[in-house]
Amino acid sequence: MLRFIKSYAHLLSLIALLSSCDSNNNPTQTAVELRDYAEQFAEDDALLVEYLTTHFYNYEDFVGAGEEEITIVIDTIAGDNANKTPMINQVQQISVPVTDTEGVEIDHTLYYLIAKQGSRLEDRPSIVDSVYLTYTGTLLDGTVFDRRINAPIWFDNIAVISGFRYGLQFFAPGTSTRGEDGIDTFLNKGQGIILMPSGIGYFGSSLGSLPEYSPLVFNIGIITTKQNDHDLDGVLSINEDPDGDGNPFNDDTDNDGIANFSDTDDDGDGILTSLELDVDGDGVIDDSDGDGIPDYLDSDS
Ligand SMILES: [Ca+2]
Ligand SMILES: [Ca+2]
Ligand SMILES: [Ca+2]
Ligand SMILES: [Ca+2]
Repeated sequence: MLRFIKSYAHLLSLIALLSSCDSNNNPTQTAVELRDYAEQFAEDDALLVEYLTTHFYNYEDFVGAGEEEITIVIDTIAGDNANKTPMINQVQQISVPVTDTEGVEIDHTLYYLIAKQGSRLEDRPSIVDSVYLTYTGTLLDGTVFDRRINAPIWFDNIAVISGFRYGLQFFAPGTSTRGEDGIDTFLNKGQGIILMPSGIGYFGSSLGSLPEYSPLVFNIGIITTKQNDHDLDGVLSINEDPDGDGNPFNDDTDNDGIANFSDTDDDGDGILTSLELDVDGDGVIDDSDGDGIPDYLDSDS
């Protein structure tokens, strides 16, 4: 379900939209006008802060944890658990921009909590990489609306809700070994919790047991990751970011509406990027006119 998003909620390239379509499982489309992103964010964030203040997770079980996965359990701070540390004291947060229908950018706070970091820090996924993981998605009242626990699944980050895409980048994958029976054992998974307002979740879409405008809580376990080169031009998708802001979704050198990471001819000069990247084969990206702009991004070179 994570893959299915509303197009106008996210400035995704066409390819991302296409890959997110699935005729069997589309969000319920309604004719009702969508709510205002800024107002909805304020409402959702207040609910998330309240949730984080009144809930804890079983952090004590993670002290001195070994290689095995530990099930994350979230509960309310009350009764026997009145002295537990609330998650609000443990979460970290980042801002995720959402461009609304008027083209205005509205920052959304995403919270994440690393319960147990994975062993391969260098392989943390970027927002355009793929991730093999297990997860459980719940509403703030604990209702599970989506779950993938026993059979892990691959997600391409370009095609999931942006709260998930931005949250996953902080979690490192672990290790796997294949037994003689052909069954893989996954150890040292990155485990934690991602919490997001609806604006970087499903916003006005309702899906199954997920009502519209729901803040979401995901409990995740990262098994492995893969760097993507979506357009197969020899430049990793995360490096197709000439403005250097860490976001390859907003780079479209030739302004043809296709972001560079999905565009096989980034500068629109009729020569495929793969054919002008390194013509002399010296391993250095070519810049024949020496203007600091590599040939594949330079339409006049
Ligand atoms: Ca590429
Ligand atoms: Ca960028
Ligand atoms: Ca383009
Ligand atoms: Ca070109």
